[in-house]
Amino acid sequence: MIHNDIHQALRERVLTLDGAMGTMLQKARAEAGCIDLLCLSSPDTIEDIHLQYLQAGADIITTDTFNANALSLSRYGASHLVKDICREAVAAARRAIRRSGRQAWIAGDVGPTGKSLSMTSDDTDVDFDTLRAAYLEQIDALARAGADLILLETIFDTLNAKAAISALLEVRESTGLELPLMVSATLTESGRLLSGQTLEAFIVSISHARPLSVGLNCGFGAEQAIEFLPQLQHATCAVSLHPNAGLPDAMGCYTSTPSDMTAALRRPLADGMLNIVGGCCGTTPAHIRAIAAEAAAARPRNIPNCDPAAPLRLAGLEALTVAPDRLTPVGERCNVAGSRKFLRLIKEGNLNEAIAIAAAQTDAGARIIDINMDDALLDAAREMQRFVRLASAEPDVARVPFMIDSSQWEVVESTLKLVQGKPVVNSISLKEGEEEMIRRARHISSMGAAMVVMAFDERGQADTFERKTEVCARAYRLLTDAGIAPSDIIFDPNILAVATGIEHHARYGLDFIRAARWIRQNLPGAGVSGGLSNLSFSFRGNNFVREAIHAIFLANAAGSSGMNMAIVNPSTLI
Ligand code: THG
Repeated sequence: MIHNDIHQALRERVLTLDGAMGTMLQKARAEAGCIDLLCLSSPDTIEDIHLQYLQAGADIITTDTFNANALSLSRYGASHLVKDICREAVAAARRAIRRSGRQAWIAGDVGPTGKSLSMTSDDTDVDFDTLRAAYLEQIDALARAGADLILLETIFDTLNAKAAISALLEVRESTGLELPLMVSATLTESGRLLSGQTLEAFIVSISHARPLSVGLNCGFGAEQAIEFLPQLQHATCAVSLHPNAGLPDAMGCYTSTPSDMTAALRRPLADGMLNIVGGCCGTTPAHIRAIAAEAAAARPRNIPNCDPAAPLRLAGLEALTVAPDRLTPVGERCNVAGSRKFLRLIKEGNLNEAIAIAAAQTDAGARIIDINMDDALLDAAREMQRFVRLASAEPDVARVPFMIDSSQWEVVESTLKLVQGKPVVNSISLKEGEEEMIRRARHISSMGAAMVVMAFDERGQADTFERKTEVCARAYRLLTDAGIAPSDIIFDPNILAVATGIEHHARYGLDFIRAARWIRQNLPGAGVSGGLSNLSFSFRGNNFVREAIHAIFLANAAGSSGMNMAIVNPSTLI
């Protein structure tokens, strides 16, 4: 079937998404249990419901596959049926479209699974790899069955969504399909995801999927949902909304009528705040008919183009914009190699005090926390896991993005699977050659992280202005050619110790400052960072002198001079 391009359609009009499958099946008095199984046992019922929504005016219909993943189906002893359900679900949707004579898109529906990666406390629960494998099987089956796009919905934990996105990126790669992605979160009454993120932080954390749309579904009905629409307006993709038909009453029935819902949606539609609108729990073809009529009269939201000069955005529970012309301090103290106290606490297993060090740094002004567990006597991956999990549960710390600092790639890889926000990996370089750097950079991107790129190549650490700029320029070209966003690249042209007694170390400070400026002028979009305390290693023990050196260095290197991030002890910044 030849489609209009959905990207094109979204610029011309507000598209209508269908309503709930479950509500309709309860009406059809289907037996309680997993309604996704009806794709196999009663496909005509599913096809008929799709047809009703199409006749009501739906432009996008969602497959009956919300729970069609191995984890959710295991409750029904049906884990082996994922592929069959997905195939038949898409087929039923396709038949309904044909019968309707309308043109519509099929969204392969992917629910959150009952599991949460961010809110588990023990290791026996589901892990990232298990969840990713379940999503991979489902998304692959939906794509191969012919779904036009994937709808990842009812997201209450961004780490789950990141596992799904990682799987989706693999399916895009292996099938060669564009497979557009709609992402839709569910907020609690506080306006955050259940996993604690703000809506803005959520959008930043899934941006690497380059979604077709971001939006909200389920929740407390249209009236509450539209209060959050202003926060979605900055999105550089379409905006969707498919709320519940109000709140369920004591009998579990949803109480908003079609006209209640359209009354709530009229204003945001007229104001051009939406691109896709539909219904979730409790909605019926009558609701969708009313919503489609409203959508037809509406002005579609203007979808802003992606700004190539946009600054780097990171996220913990909250979003952080890394300004290009101001210094963003990164706290250095959660580093076993850079703090005897932190090393002792980790060795003693005193996690509470270790977390208190992180909290003290955010208090003192750190906007990102660097975490490093590289020590010969520690299992760095395990210590990272324990620390990052605990830090993620401590609101004062989890608020800010993390910087995963390790020279061991395995430690980076395993830690990325624990972080729901958009962190920074510290670091990659050309040390092991071009291919390895690109492979790692692509992996980091696919896991929704930015990266520090050290000025280090096959010949070693760059220590002069010429070497620093040459290595960074080569890395920049390779990474951007590989599809890495320039703003996700943070160069570190090596702050090396001065005043060591060795003559040629005298220029180290100056060469960093010159290189930082050169990078900012010649490698557009990339940031510059450095480990400030390295500079004054020769004055260890004399903090007064060290702090003075740091202050003078920053005055010459930071902000509009070039360096916009620095790993520092925030409590001693003058
Ligand atoms: N670039 C990047 N990452 C980095 C560095 C860098 N990570 C590690 C390091 N360098 C930055 N972090 C620190 C942390 C502490 C110190 C220096 C750099 C430090 N510590 C004191 C000392 O050793 O004298 C305090 C010791 C203590 O309290 O026990 O100087 O350059 N990308």
